[in-house]
Amino acid sequence: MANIQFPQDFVWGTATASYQIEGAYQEDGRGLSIWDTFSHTPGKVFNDDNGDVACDSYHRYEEDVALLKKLGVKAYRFSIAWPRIFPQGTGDVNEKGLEYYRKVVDALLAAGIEPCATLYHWDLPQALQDKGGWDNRETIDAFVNYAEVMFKAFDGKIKQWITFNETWCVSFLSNYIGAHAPGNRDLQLAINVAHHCMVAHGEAVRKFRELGISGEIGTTHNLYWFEPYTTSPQDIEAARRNRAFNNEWFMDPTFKGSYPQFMVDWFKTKGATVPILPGDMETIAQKIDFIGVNYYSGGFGRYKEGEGLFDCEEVQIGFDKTYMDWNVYADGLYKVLSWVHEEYGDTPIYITENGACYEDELTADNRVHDVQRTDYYRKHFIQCHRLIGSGVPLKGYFAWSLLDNFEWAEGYRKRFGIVYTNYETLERHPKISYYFIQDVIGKNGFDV
Ligand code: GCO
Repeated sequence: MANIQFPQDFVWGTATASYQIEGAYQEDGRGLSIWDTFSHTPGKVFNDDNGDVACDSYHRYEEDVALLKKLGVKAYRFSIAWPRIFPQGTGDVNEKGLEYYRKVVDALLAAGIEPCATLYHWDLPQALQDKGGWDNRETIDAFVNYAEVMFKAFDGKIKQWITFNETWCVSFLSNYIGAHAPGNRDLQLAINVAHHCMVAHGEAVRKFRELGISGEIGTTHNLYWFEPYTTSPQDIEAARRNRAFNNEWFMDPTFKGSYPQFMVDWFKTKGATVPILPGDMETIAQKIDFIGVNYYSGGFGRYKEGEGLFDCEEVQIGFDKTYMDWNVYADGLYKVLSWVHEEYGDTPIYITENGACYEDELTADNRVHDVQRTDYYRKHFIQCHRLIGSGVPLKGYFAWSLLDNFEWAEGYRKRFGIVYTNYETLERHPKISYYFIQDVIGKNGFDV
């Protein structure tokens, strides 16, 4: 027996997202999404890359499922492209879009893999964006309608549902920082978007219960572990704001039905308020069956007047960095999930994404010796094991990502896969990290 041993029912999986892997952007009636628009706008994405072809998983999903099966995972997290189901966001269902996901889900089930579906991983139908997107509350109704169609179509087959992936990215990264589609730079707009996405999440959960759909439903937030550089009150406050921007701003409404007041006050000084309508907070805080956490990194910060939105500057204390320039902070995973458990209670937790980007080189015999990525995984698996030992209800882990794919604004240059994608031939080649994870899953543990 390995000396790091996971519970028998621990769920090992990998994750992907529709726009990042599917390609086939005009096939079988798919409508355009905000990511088609964004990536086709020169200068928005590195090298002007786009997801027109991506990994071509729309045609090669059987190969992907075979890779998953060989890897030995119990579950696969993927996302559904809303514009395949409703090309205009609302209206008639596009049967061919549903058909594609039926094939994927059936292939997974036949391989003994549980499908875990994310309803919104950023590809909003462009037609809805044209009417204001997530700033417009009508998008909430459109989302719930789309969710209902999916729940009914896959009831009994998909047993784990995630409403939203990373509402922080959907809101602040895309509408305040402007790095992702639709590329706006407006704080008030970003706050509106965050709020409306969370209301849409709550309404979808309500619908799920009303319909009596089997399985579990939750949402995924991307949490970051940010610590004050010193114990000076100013550093503590600054780091707290910075952390709350990613964490509490989303976790508090989800679990407590309120926004953190110190952040509401802070945003007010920037001229922004939350557009809460009666009943919204209760809707957002619908009980969920699990919380998904995407964790990649963390860091340290200190007070600096005028720095960023929160008077906080990051301090570089010498972490190893990935090719995204993100700190490798495995201990941060332990800290952040311990904090989630302490602050928000016993709701089961899934790590719905964790992984690393490094510069990979394909050897002449199609191998990738991604030693650093393997090491990243090993370090984070150790923290998962510590968490479970400490009583944190961590139920599963999804590696980001099954395969190299369209890394949003970074295009194809940033690789996160445990399988290498050759973008010329679309061939897939498992990396060393894939074999490491295969071994971990096989033993349900490893030796340290
Ligand atoms: C994310 C996204 C992924 C990214 C990954 C690496 O949730 O941010 O789910 O799509 O590719 O995080 O940046």
